[in-house]
Amino acid sequence: MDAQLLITLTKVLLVIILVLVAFNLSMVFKIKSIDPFKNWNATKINAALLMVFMVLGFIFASWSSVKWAPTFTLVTDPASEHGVPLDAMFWRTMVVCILVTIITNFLLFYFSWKYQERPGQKAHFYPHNNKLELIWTLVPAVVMTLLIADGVKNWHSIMAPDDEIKENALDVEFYARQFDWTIRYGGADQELGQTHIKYIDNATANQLGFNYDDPRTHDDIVVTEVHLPVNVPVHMHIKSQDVLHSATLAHFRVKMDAVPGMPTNFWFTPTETTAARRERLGNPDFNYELSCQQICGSSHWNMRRVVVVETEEEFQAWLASQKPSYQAYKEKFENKNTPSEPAPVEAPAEEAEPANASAEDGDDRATVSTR
Ligand SMILES: [Cu+2]
Repeated sequence: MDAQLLITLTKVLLVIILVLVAFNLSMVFKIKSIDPFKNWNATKINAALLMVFMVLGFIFASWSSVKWAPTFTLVTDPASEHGVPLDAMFWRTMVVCILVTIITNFLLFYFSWKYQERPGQKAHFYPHNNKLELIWTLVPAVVMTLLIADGVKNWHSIMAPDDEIKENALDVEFYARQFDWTIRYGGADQELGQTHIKYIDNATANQLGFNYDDPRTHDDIVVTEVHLPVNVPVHMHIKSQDVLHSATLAHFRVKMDAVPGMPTNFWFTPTETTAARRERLGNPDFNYELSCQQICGSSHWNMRRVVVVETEEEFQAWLASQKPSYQAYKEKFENKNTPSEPAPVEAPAEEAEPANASAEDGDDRATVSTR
């Protein structure tokens, strides 16, 4: 017989035996009217158990933090400019939270033990104390205000960067749909051309809904791997075609929801190339990652893309080696159809609009002009 099966059967048998022994004992106690717990002091035991629970709880919390913390991406050092002050804020908040947790939990369990019921001891009725109320209202209020002020300051510096950063930023579109990310660059003119949901046409593989009448779309580059130059500000244009997603680049401390019908933005500056980080970590397989952090359906787990941070020269060389998606479209569809009009793109757009006007109201707000 399989050894594993034998061990499992033995365990099951042991449990059955224990249950039967307990059952028999309880029957004997019942018949003979014996109370085995007659001399036990429940209050004392409960009080002692509360202290044991507290000590074990603190030990387990410390052990699990030390063991698992290094595996969290958020504990690795940030690879973006704003990540440094953001992490400092995170740890300031963390120190306050940990201190409060330790002090309040210690008092909770310690007082339960210290002030347990004892013979001859009467509970003191103490319903109100203005001074105490004032202290435990004001202290948390001041601490929370300071933490929030810290957060608001950081939020503004990240979400509303200086004009200089905005002007020099590289525009990159992060387009989410169930279940992948498509990345778009402005190409030679460095401008993202107009897109609209009404231009989406799977027959011509126009899945992002390019308006090919807008010449700015003609050099746009569509890829599935994110490439970013180091020390250059990036302006993320985040969109979703279907449901709520969340564009997350954890190493860069970037996280922003992709909302259907409402393009969102994020500015950040990568500060370490993939190669430099690999070398520093001694891990040749390390990769930065773009992921979706909003449960968005059955294949949500699969919404990942590799992010390559490289030098400006490497980035420009990579960009130059990419073929604009319009070229492929033109070669495949525009020349083969008899008239040279861009029929496949225009036709569905004009037809669909009046017919679906009411049904697509929500979608129409996705007027996804990025500029
Ligand atoms: Cu998603």
